[in-house]
Amino acid sequence: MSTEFDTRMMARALTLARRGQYSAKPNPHVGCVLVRDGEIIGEGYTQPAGGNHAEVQALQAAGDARGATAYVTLEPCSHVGKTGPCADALAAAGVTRVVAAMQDPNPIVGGNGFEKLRAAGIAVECGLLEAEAERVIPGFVSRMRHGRGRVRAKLAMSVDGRTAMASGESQWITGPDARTDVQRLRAMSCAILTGVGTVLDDDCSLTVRAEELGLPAQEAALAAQRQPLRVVMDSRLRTPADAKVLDGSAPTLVCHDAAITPSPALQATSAEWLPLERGRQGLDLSTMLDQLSTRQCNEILVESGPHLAGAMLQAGLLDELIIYMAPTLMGSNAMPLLQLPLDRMAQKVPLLIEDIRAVGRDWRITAVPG
Ligand code: AOF
Ligand code: ZN
Repeated sequence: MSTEFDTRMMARALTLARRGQYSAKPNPHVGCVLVRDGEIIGEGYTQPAGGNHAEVQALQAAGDARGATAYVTLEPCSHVGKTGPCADALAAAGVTRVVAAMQDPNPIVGGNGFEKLRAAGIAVECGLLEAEAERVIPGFVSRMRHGRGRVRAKLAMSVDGRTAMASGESQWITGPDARTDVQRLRAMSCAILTGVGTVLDDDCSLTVRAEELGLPAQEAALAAQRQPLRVVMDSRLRTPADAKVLDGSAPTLVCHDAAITPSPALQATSAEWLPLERGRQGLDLSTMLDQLSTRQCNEILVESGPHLAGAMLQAGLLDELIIYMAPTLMGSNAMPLLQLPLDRMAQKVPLLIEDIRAVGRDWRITAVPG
């Protein structure tokens, strides 16, 4: 049975886990607290991919962890991947009790970590603050359970629900705080998805910029170190070879109609080209998301115009909408939030608003299709 003290220690482990939210991907960011005689003797969180897992960090910090309890936000791993099995490391260090928030949904671990610990005579408990732990790594959980990462669309609109002028001009609707917030959303994501229309209108770079994250310098540098994959939906290959998304400052994947071949100028860039089948609604979005899953994309951020975001919503491929609402009116000639050609009230799309908060002078609304 877990006590109030156990809950406090797990809450601490979850706070530590969040420190890896910008840098651990595609690994899930995990936190670990080692406690002996009611005292914290070591803490750790997942290091950038290839680096130590949370448990090893905590064990190194503790030095001597004999007789300790380990609080971990995810089941300790049982496999040899980029690092050794954490379950073995905990056992070798003489830890006597492990309290985990959740089982690892990764099938190569999935319960085996607990088995290893029990076989070593360690008392194991699982399920403390489980829902909270799942919410810390929603993309990883979704990819492991459903074979698809979590897809989040970021939209910026005026109070009258407009996102760009008819000309396509849209910079800037929101203020600097909202743009910092978006930089953090990018940093959390493994991929940023956009359409060629946005590339042509904005010549966006879709990168994470350390100096714009509003984080301590070291954390910001780590967050920007591994840039998310830029994904451009460009069926007719209209992206100019000198577009910023093709500048090599981050990896880029361009999805295009399989019937068209990229020109030599495009092929000379560092981008990767992914031919997709074209359906009535445009390129096959579902196959594109499957491709991102095989590339270990946990969280996918859609930063596009109303067409791609609308198509994703209509195809049931959006898990979450993050809408920044600026205190301004853009008028009736401007473009709508999403391209959703609906006619009857029966067609309206219900949303569940999960959170609404001020970000500088703008408002951020987090909603899920209901
Ligand atoms: C842990 N502690 O802090 C994390 C774990 O490629 P590797 O070797 O780094 O292994 C990645 C897998 O390990 C990942 O898919 C997930 O199942 C688990 N993550 N496990 O014991 C950690 N980040
Ligand atoms: Zn591990």
